[in-house]
Amino acid sequence: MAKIALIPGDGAGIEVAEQARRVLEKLAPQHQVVSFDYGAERYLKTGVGMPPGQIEVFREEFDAILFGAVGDARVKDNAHAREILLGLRFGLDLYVNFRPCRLLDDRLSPLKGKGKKEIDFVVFRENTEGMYNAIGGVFKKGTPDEVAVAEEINTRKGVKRIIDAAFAWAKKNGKKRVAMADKSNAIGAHELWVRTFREVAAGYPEIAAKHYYVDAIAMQLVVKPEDFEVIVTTNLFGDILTDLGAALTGGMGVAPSANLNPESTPLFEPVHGSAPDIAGKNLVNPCAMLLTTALMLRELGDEQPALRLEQAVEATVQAQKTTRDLGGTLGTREATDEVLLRLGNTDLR
Ligand code: GGG
Repeated sequence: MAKIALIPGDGAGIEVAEQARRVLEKLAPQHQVVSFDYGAERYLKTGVGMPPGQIEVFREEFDAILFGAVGDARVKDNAHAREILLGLRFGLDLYVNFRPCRLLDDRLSPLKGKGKKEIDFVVFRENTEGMYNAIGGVFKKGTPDEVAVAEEINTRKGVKRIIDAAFAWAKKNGKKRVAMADKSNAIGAHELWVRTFREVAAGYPEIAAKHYYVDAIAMQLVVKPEDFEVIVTTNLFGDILTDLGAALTGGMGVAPSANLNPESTPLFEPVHGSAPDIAGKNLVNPCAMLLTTALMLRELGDEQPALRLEQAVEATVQAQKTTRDLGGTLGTREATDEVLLRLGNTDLR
């Protein structure tokens, strides 16, 4: 039995978290799911995103966190989202942001002649450094002399551990190619990425290691996605490339992710945000959250339930028993019903 913290968050996050709960009740009822109401509503009432000490509670008492999404225009600068989500990623030192980009149905490919066989790669996004820190600021704001500075952090430890994780995963999963994307031709500090990538790659002679500049890999992902199995990159470039990855696989509605550190409590979340334009209308695609739930089950050691859930989601997408963004006609809840139906009936494809 695992203890799972469920943090729905805001908007679409609340809707998809409810669907994940329904699926977990059916697929893995042995696990204990405890809900936390961290999000905009609570922040607006209390001024606090997460109570002090909560990160330690998650680290010590929980096996996983399943997260929906945060984002609400009522909160200035989305301060609560940073406090909660970045607080958890950084506070739990979840240095791997693992984002699979796998096309579930040829019909959803935006690329001519590229289908399921060609679009199937994973991105290891560095998750605790890079541009995502509070170092920098604005000087002489609102004047003609205004200066805005943002620093990027790349530590030897941080760069090495994400590249190590990418190669280790590639080896464990029988992958033959690892690509690394940086911008070392323009950003001198990225030479650390090039050097570290070469050093780590030397320990994996059976895996082809290829270095790309981030602009080149963005182009190649569209031109020849089949060249890619595993991509490792910085926090910011990973953020951008995985939106491209989501677009290659049917959009944000199907993009799952995991935030990992083998020595901490992992956090699982769909790539999408709170989607305020469609939230609360039973329109949000639950697939990203359900595929995220599958990643969580796999991490908890439930390989068979994880696989069944992935297959059930894929089957609904192929049968077009899904939401409008994927060409279906169903609502969030009804699309989840179709997944639940397929979890109960393996003949239903
Ligand atoms: N699950 C990812 C997530 O919640 N990200 C935060 C985010 O993108 N917030 C902005 C928004 O939801 O619009």
